[in-house]
Amino acid sequence: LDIEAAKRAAAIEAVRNHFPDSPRFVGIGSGTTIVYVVQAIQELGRDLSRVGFVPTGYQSKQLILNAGLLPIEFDALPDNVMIDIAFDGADEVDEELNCIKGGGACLYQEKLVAMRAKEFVCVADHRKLQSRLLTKWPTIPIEVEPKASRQVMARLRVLGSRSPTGAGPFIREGALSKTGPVKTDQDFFIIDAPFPQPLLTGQDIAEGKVRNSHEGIWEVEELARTIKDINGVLGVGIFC
Ligand code: DER
Repeated sequence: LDIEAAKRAAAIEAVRNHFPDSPRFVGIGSGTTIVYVVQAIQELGRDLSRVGFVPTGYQSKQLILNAGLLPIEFDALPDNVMIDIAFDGADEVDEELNCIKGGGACLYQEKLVAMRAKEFVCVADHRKLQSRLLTKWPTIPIEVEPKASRQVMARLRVLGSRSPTGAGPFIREGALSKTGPVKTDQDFFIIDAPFPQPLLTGQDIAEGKVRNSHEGIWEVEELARTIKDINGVLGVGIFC
């Protein structure tokens, strides 16, 4: 299968197997795979006029609108009502279904929606599944307050974020049309932080593998919590 066909096959499988019979709210992630998820939802041929689709950023909202579906902003959800299901992509997934997300710089709203969903469906083609995180995807995307970005990078270096080339965490620069730092939908910066491979899983720790935070050898959940606690960090692209 070529990559686009693989993404579409994953999306069709995810929607056919998981789209609920009568959801009230459905979360829609960001990236390129999610485009096929929205297509597959349309192809269900159901009356979806009473379903609210919760976007995870501008691209996601445009996808929903262009598909003729009803968007509902996260802050318009009724209090204490969960999203029935959220579909989203990932940059890398390990065998415990921990994910690296944020390749598309949408991790903050994606996590808001994912954490409010009764069910989170990660839609990823064969390239994304690795035994451990940071196997093929090299960095952890982190959303930071621009004024705090340098202090966050300094702290990340202390936590072991330095690749063999000596290059440590860096502010993601504009690709193609934009020079200077990439700004997120929240007008924040994205820092991409390399850490030594691999990130250990909970199973690794249970089997006695040793983390060594000074050397940057972390267990995935502990690293996510530690980065999130850094002053100035808004979101971390590790979903556990
Ligand atoms: O930025 C994100 O978190 C996206 O969901 C990304 O991880 C997946 O993008 P892709 O479907 O284009 O690979």
